Amino acid sequence: MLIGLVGRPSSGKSTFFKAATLMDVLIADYPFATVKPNHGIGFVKIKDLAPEFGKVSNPRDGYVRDGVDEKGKEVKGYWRFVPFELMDVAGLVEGASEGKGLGNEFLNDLSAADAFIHIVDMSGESNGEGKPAENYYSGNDIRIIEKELDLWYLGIFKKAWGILSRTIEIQHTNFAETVAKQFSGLKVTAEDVKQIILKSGINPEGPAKWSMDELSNFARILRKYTKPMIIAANKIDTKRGSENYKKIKEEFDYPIVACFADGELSLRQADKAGLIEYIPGEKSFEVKGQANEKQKTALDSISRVISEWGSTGIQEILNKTVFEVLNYLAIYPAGAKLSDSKGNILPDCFLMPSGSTALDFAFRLHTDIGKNFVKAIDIRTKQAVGKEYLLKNGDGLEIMTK
Ligand SMILES: Nc1nc2c(ncn2[C@@H]2O[C@H](COP(=O)(O)OP(=O)(O)OP(=O)(O)O)[C@@H](O)[C@H]2O)c(=O)[nH]1
Ligand SMILES: [Mg+2]
Repeated sequence: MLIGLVGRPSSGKSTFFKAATLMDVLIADYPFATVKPNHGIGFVKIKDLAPEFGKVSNPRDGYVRDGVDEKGKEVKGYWRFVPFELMDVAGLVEGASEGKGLGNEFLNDLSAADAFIHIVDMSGESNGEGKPAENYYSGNDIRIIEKELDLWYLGIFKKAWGILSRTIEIQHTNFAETVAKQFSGLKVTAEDVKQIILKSGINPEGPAKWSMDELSNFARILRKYTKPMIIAANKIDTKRGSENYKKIKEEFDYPIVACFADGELSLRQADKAGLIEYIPGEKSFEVKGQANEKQKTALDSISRVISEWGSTGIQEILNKTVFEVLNYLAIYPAGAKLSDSKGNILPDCFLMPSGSTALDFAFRLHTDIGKNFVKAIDIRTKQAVGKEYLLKNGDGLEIMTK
């Protein structure tokens, strides 16, 4: 799974990316700081399964942190952070499809993205090009980026449509399957195309005669469907932050989450340095080390913002994108003792698309495990389930093979 960060220059994409991955990337107060895409690992935060069995996991990838359960009890290894791939790209400006700014070619790196997090600047202090401004309305950025993403898709479609549509008509190939095959690089499936035809009322007959409007409409709907988007309303700490946030909440019906990327970055770095104890997504943190006056002032002001908003929003956005926008499920491969042959407790946790079955999970572990699947044991209930069993978020399954 790949999640892409998009947005206009200086909206805070690289800050969000650095906060989520702790990778050392360039953050700057001038536009087009990022030129080449940054790849990194972000994490979703879930309640780990091992504590239910009185154990603490040893993740191979990702990590666990202690936490407090619903009853207020301190639990070792309560939270588990499960990795997925995150990507930060250059800023996108109006007219990018005609080559403005850095153009939009770099978006092709995001073709394989399953979803986008659109980082939108709420400060009103810089405009659609990332240049200083006064009282700029953040909603403009949402419209501009939507338009440019649509033009990017349309550009890809236009290139292939002539030949593709004639092939469909002359060879009578299945519309959905042929389109999906051509655009598989954009993660378009035949099922996606079928759903879009159903929902939009687009007539798939005679695609070679489609007008440019019809093709644009199809490209736009497909873009929205195959690259679902969530909005990170960033720079919520600024003077006009909450005012702009309220306005865009009223105007747009995307999932929108208030976000303080810069604050999250400071907290994650301070936690790593041992100055504070901060668990991503929490409303507060604990000062452990000796902070100097400057650090204390900075931490105080971050603390005020996150206690007002409930958190910095970064973890909430990552979780929402994976579990609500994309509907993924976190599934643990587990034996009866929860450990692998080396004694590691629940070393793995996989993110699987919703609708996946026990058999899909077996194949995800290994082709041989899939091929030799007999049954799966739910490690909570100790009940056996068959290959058709639909996975539930947080399941721990032991796969029994021939
Ligand atoms: N006040 C405030 N400033 C922020 C926040 N997040 C990022 N910034 C600032 O916004 C500016 C731009 O940040 P970047 O992360 O480089 O922005 P970008 O979107 O990657 O920009 P390009 O790579 O040029 O497209 C920097 O000065 C950041 O410090 C935030 O939550 N609050
Ligand atoms: Mg950047």
